[in-house]
Amino acid sequence: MSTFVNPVTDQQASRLILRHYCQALEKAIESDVIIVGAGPSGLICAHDLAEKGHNVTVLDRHLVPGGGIWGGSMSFNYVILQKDVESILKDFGILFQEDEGALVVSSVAFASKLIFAVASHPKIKLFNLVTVEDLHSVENKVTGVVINNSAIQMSGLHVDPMVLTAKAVLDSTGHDAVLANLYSQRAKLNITKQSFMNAVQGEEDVINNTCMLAPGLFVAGMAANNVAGGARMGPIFGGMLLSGKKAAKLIAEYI
Ligand code: 48F
Repeated sequence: MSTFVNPVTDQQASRLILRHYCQALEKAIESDVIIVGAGPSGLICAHDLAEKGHNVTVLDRHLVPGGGIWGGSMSFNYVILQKDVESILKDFGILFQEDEGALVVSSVAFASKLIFAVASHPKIKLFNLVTVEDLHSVENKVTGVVINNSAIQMSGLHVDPMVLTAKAVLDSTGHDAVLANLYSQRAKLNITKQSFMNAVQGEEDVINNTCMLAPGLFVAGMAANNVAGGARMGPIFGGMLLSGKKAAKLIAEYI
């Protein structure tokens, strides 16, 4: 007597995964917005745009999305946020403690709640293990990205990529500012390296530097400070959330 009334066969599992992944990927070939980098700024931006009704594709090259949130500060797994963003934490059901006028949050809870909200949103397709290696452009507008499987990309095998298109693309790839750097290889774009660490300044800079870099190409989060020379900052995350929200507003106005 077996426990399962409806056992799943190996063939079924393979078939279902293949079918549903391919269906999701096919839908992502043409979406409203592509977000590259599922760190805090990209995740918030994706969620805000999806809540406004846009179809959003989120790509991250790592196995686990969440970017720099997980490790807190030097692996001590808490992050700190300004009281000003308390309502965002409440929106996502993220628990916090108030101490010294700041908000203290488990980095693991913070990352997983944001990822869960994005991964389970009906307007969002989230793909991990996908690396963006170039930009797609038509008539001087950024119109999509060139992607490859991260394992293929890391192994250096010569395997042709695929293209996903969208009305707007966000570079939220963190310190590397991957898309901004790819764009600047082909067209004029002033990229100044991020400045020395100064969290108070950096938190302001990251919001101010969130912008449209070129037609169809937006930048948010640490990538924005890398492009514009803003200050480096550490485990304080209010600026990242507000940068993601600003990017969502700018993108919604553009598309
Ligand atoms: O670095 P990251 O967390 O981006 P962020 O939103 O947040 C920065 C903070 O985590 C932290 C900080 C706090 O004050 O300074 O650093 O700016 O996440 C960037 C994500 O982009 C992915 C990478 O795996 C990470 O999850 N990524 C980077 N390059 C690519 C990429 C690429 N070429 N293709 C796809 N994903």
